Amino acid sequence: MLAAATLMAGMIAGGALPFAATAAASCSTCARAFDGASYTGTEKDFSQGVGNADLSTISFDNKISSIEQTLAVGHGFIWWTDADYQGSSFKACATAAYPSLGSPYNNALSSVEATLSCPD
Ligand SMILES: [Ca+2]
Repeated sequence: MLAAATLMAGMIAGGALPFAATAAASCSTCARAFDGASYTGTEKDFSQGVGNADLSTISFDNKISSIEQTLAVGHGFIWWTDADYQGSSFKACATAAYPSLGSPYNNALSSVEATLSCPD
């Protein structure tokens, strides 16, 4: 419990990914998205270079509340609030960590687009 709390504090303070084995270990060269904040709850992995134009097809639209991403340098994902890469979006390049998505993204992401325009 202490170790997990320490890791969480480190992520929030520095944005670094934890490498210790927790209930929500990072996947390799992918993005791992979670229904819950702080990398909890149901999770789905998105492989580097492979987007998903409609997260409802995997029953994961309007759910994502936290994201851990470990892509190679130059790779990224654009996270969209609507299907087919529409709506509001943010781009996450290479390694990134979002323990608690804010408005308008929390519980609203509906598609994820793989991109090579990183950094832009
Ligand atoms: Ca959620």
